[in-house]
Amino acid sequence: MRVSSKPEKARTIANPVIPGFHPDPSVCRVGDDYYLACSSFEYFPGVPVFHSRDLVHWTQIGNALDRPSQLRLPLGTPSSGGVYAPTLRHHDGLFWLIVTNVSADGNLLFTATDPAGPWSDPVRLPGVHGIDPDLAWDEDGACWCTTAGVGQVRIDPRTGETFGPRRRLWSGSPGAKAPEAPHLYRIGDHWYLLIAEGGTERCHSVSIARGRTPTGPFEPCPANPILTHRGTDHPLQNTGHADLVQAPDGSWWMVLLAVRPGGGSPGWHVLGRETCLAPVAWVDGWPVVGELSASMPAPAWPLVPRAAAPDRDDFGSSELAPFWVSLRHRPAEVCTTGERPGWLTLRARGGSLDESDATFVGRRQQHLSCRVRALVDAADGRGGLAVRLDERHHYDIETSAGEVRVMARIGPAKTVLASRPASPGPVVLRIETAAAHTPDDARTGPDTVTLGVEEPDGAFVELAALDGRYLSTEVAGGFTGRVIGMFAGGGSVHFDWFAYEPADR
Ligand code: 6LW
Repeated sequence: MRVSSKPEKARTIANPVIPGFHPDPSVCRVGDDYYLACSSFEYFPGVPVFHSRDLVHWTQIGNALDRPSQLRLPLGTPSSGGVYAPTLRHHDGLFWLIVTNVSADGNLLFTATDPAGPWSDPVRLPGVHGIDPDLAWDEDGACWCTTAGVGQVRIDPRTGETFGPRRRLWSGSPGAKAPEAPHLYRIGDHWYLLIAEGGTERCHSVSIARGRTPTGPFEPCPANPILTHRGTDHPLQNTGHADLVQAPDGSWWMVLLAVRPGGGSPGWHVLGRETCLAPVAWVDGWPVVGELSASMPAPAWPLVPRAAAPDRDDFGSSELAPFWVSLRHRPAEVCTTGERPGWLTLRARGGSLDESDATFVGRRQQHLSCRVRALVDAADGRGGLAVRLDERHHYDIETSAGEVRVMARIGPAKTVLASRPASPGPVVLRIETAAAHTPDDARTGPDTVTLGVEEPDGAFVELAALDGRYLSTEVAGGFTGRVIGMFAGGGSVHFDWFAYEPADR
């Protein structure tokens, strides 16, 4: 761990450590550097990769799957299909990443010398069945691939060949559904098999078993689940899908996913499943998870704050920053900075955001309350800003032909909620989300999403204020969270800048 000369102020950290839709975190450490990868589903590029020096502050350094030879998301790929649950490891001088593309190619393995990329083309694993693949190497160099269920097969990670049938290892705690997210580690004299169970909703939990060999037999921890927030009023819920890492000082840490439900009953989470951090102690050869909260004691070492993703993009570079994602196609196939220097132009491929080939380029909403603004020129088409959960759940504000209108798609219903004439030329569109405070009414939604336009003097003209619950995972279903961004519903739409302004940083 690098020692900073600056005295430290805060000795608490905020969870989630990577806010917004960043589920299924997998972490590894090389020297003083930690790397972490997450699921990405129907979005392109896939598998965001982060770097940290302190486990608390993370910077996105790239996306592992950033070209079509690595990531196929055919048009039929449903939202919450695509890329699930990576495992990221460092072994033998290389970074190894294994993921499942549930919509196209099954389990795939990639390598890189630099986790920022480029990553290799995939090695296919047709003999590895099941989602949530893990990689572990034993003392003899054999590579074990363990998947949800929980089962295991030996593989040659360089060729994708499998040896022998898949063997069932453990089905988790009696009665618990969905044993998944396995990670296998050699720690001391044992092999530990960490899993998630109970489903990725409110009953999500983390359990562990141990054995003398990587193939078992495995003895469950008597204290299972070693982590769950089910049945509590903890602000972080659905805790599960964890991975372990040891710091250079010998301490152990867990990264995991959790959600932050808002509003009344039953609670709605809108930012997807987010990456959190918790300390781990070892007692009698079993891990004990320490405090996991929205504000919790910091690790013992100096914190190394990092630059967060910039709040504003002026589209001055031909390369898009790594946090921008599009739907099913590479961003380069739907947008360019080459048409008007200093502007991003989106070219509509399909029609509206209701369709699977919608033209949408966005970034994850990472704060419960935030404001997004953009200067939009729709002289050559129709488009604007949208908050998207999936094809059936999005709020849009668009401009074309001298008009601005707000639309909502909620399940099977779609309606234009408001419109107003727009003066010729570019217009600043704005979307704000404001988290609800303690509700007086149990039916209060998690937040309010307000859509409108800015007058030339900056005054905000609100066109519609909508309950945010309809853009929550509890309503829409699936595994993702909100993404806010730009869309083109017809022709070409130009964006001079896009600002994402957190209100609750
Ligand atoms: C993932 C599974 C899960 O494959 O959700 O939370 C699935 N856990 O392990 C999709 O993220």
